[in-house]
Amino acid sequence: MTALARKIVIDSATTEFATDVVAGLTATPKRLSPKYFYDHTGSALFEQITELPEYYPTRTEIGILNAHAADIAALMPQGAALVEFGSGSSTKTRIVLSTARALGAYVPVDISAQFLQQQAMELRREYPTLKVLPVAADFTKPFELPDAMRMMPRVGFFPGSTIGNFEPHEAAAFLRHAARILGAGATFIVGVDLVKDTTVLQKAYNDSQQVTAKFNLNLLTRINRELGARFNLACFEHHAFFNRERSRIEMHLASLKRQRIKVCGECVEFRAGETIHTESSYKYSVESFGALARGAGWTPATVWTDADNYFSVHVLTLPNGNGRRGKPAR
Ligand code: AVJ
Repeated sequence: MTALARKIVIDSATTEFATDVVAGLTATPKRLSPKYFYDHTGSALFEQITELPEYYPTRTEIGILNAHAADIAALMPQGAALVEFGSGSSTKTRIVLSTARALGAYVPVDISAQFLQQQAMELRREYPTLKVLPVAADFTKPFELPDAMRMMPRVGFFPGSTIGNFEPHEAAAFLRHAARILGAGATFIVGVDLVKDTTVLQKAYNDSQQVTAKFNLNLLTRINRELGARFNLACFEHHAFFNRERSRIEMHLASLKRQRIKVCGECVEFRAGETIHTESSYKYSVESFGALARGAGWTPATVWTDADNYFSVHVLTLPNGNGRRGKPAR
């Protein structure tokens, strides 16, 4: 770590970031995990993306949730705990919390303890009778649910098509993991972006205001700031396209010239035109996602889509077990 500049804070998160960046940039092809997009600037840029005219997913999903608020309320058992995997989506959460008045608890699970505390405080003010039980954890890894919800029926919530960032085998593993955490009799509400016309898809990731380009390039700014590298942003370009064979949007950062950059003491070489693969955003059909969920042990119960078939909200269920949890889910 001697190559790091003086001002850089070296905590365990930075160490993990450094390890991942070096591994990704020395791999062939070069890649970086999309989870690193979301520093302070990246989160603000993502908020801007959700409001772009070309970026249909957020407003379409909100439209679906609003249109089916009564259906959502009906599938929440009395006294159920709503477990949200990642809790960045305050508008969507509020749609569910406002419609499901008889909730036993709201359990946001998020890696950022600070963000969770802030969000919990706001929600307790807005919903004074709601029990808010935040869990600071990486929701992709095993974690314990709060004791206070042990006897409550469980409903999971995973909006935003965040599941699209996983490789399909990882998405299946995540669904199995969620089944283990939520347990027999659980319900899971999952937002999934749909395959559609290539032009519509590609415009959503190549907006005319270049916000998505900034969001992508911000990853290099973050590496410069946190790891002391010196990427010149003018020498990289945002690329995003739909890979129909793999049914995914791919985002890349393309090197505009042959160049060599030192990252954490490691020399990283780029050919002209060589790219760093920064994100995959998988698009499913209603059927292909249903099959994935089935393969992971869930039963697709209901699926809601918008009139254009741009986005889907799946309701998945797990059969009741032997009643080990005391209360059946419905
Ligand atoms: C947050 C993963 C759902 O894939 O559409 C938006 C992230 N990347 N624009 C998506 C994203 C570029 C977004 N997800």
